[in-house]
Amino acid sequence: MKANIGLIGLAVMGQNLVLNMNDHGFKVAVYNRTLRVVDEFLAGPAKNTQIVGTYSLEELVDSLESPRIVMLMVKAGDVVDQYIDKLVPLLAVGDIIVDGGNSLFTDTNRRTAALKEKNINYIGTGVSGGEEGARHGPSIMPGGNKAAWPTVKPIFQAISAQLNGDPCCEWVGDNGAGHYVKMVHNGIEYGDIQIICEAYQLLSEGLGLSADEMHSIFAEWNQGELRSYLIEITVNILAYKDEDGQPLVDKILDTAGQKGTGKWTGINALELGIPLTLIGESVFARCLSAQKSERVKATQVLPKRSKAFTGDKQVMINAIRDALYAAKIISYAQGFRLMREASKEYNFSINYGEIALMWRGGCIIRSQFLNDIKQAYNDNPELENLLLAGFFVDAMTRADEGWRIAVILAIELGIPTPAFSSALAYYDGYRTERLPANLLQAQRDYFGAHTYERTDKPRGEFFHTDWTGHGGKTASSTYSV
Ligand code: NBP
Repeated sequence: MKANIGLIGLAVMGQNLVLNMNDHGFKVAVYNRTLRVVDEFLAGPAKNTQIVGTYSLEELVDSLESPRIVMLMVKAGDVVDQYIDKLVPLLAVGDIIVDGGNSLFTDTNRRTAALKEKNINYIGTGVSGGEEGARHGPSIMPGGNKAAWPTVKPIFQAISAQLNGDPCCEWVGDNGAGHYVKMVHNGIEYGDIQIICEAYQLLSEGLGLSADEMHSIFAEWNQGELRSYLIEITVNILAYKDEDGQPLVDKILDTAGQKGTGKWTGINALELGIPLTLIGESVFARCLSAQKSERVKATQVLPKRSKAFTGDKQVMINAIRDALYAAKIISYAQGFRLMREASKEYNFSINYGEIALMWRGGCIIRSQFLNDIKQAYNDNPELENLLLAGFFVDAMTRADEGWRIAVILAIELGIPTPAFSSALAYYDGYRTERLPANLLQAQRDYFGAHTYERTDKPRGEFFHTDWTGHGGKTASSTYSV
């Protein structure tokens, strides 16, 4: 019997996805550049399964039923192109290549188009949930050439996480849409992590709470509207003791790593001109944390604020919870707003409600809150911004006061909360009818004859003023970059 699917790349994600597929009754053929890994896998985790090892791409392709599905779970970048180049001569019209790695969506746009020319159907899919998700049910976000979807769908929907009987896997959209949505998912993950860390620092540095006390607070928060996987693991991390009985978290060096998907999300937001401040600040917060030795030097030069918290701790704990919830809403509102723009710009035809559904299970950002987002898009699929949906208007109104109190505390004590604070600035900016961009436009016209529109004239009519009396009458061209 031929295999249902072939998978290349037996590192942590590949191995676990293969075992997951095997559990669901699919026969999988596997290949890996370092052939020893194939043998080790067959003799180890894949022992007593129907998984088939292969030792060349020809053997892998020959072992597959038609139309063939070959899935890549390898390092993103050139490696994917190299495998595609080697696979194409071995494949037939209508065969399918799936890239399940964290590829840049523009690469997936390019690969989908190039393979369409060769009558090979390409899918670029986000796979989220790490090792555990891959093994027992990830969130899977496929996009690309939709002609391939009916063939791949039964496998992907069977192995994905399931929530109330719904698979956390649905067609995301055309071309690089799957990888785009995975990129934004990762950006949102950066944001969720950062705001939890800011709450943690306000509780520990600001209110002087111990890891055990914070464990209880986060555990309580995890029972309500903040209920999520990332809060849940924070609860467990805070309870974890080192060999000497002290909290392990206190001994971990405060320099954060990153692999680039948060940065890509920020870069794309800048390119599309969409404010994505919370995710941007989250990436920069990791960058600042990495400048450890410079920060240590700075503490010896720059005076520290010496104010201590004196108020009611429980009131402040509630305020910090409100700040966390409000900032989270802002982050998702910004992320979904970005996807809306991208869908237009790159012809992705993204279905936002389906994305919220896919993220509810299996992935790192899974949370109760995604049900509310799904509901908002069910009610209005054309929603411009989540902040305009009734549920979120109420939620923001309730959290507003506490959020400000928490940010004021941070400012007073000199505790950095870049995500909480910038999210608040975005919120206040978003609901301000008249921003100071009138003065900004005047300045641009003053120094560069860039022109401005007037409040007392129709939109689209541009004016230039000779502000100094000795400028020219010629205006600069009006265009956006
Ligand atoms: P890695 O990202 O570490 O990739 C390892 C695989 O790539 C191995 O099979 C390795 O083969 C192969 N490979 C490399 Br590295 N360089 C190669 C080359 N020049 N030619 C051929 N093969 C090469 O593995 P992973 O962490 O399992 O991730 C796989 C993909 O899934 C990545 O794109 C990753 O970003 C994405 N992803 C990872 C996670 C996660 O939690 N780890 C989650 C979601 C998505 P070898 O054995 O011969 O070195």
